[in-house]
Amino acid sequence: MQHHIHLPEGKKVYFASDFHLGAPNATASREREKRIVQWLNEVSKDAGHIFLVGDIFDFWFEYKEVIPKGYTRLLGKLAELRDNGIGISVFIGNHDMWMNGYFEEELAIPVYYEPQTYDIGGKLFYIGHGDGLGPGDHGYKLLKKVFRNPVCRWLFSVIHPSWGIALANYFSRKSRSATGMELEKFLGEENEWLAIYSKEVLQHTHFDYFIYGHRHLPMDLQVGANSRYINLGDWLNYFSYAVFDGTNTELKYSGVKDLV
Ligand SMILES: [Mn+2]
Repeated sequence: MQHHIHLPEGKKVYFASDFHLGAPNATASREREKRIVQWLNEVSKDAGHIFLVGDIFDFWFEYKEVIPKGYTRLLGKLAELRDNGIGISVFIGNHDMWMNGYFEEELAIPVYYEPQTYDIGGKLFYIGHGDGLGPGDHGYKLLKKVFRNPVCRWLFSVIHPSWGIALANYFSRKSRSATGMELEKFLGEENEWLAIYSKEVLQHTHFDYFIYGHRHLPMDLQVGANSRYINLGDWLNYFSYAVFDGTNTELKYSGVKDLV
């Protein structure tokens, strides 16, 4: 199903991903969270819609009656923007796939588990976190099935949150991309798997823009005559985001100063 978003004159659409809040430690995460909130303040001046494209949290598991502690500033800001009528859409990433209705009920923000397609002011967008798409990475694709399996999810949910979340944080922090200590390297246009995937999609359906996160490397690649793949980068190293002004989509870097 294709979503339609009406973009009033002068309004823009913003895209960001991979905040990885919680990583690598509470202090660094809090500083980054403030930076994200300040960015949201900035973009809310002309935002018609904001897409958060996965891995907002380094780990998020929502129990039936319990959510992880923290992130109050971000959640409060998202609530305020929604209450002021700004549309927000959230995609899960591979680090925060275990959502369970909180964003929908508490923030009136829809959460998407799979890539979605949009018509925004006549331009066609394909948007998703990007994990598990394209060739290769069979180990992860299998793991994703396990992680998203309802029985496995239920088994994890009955472990007391103090243990469950500690365990998950341990594994999440072991993952290299979560710490952001090492910069991802560009593999070349032919080897970037989300570019390969996008080209496959273009064989049967036209899109003007493919917007993904996951790669932690800002990119803007031509994948068809009139199609581009934009990777949103991350907020561990790049503080990058994309903005669509109704005509064109551009990668940008947050000029927000460090808030010390
Ligand atoms: Mn990520």
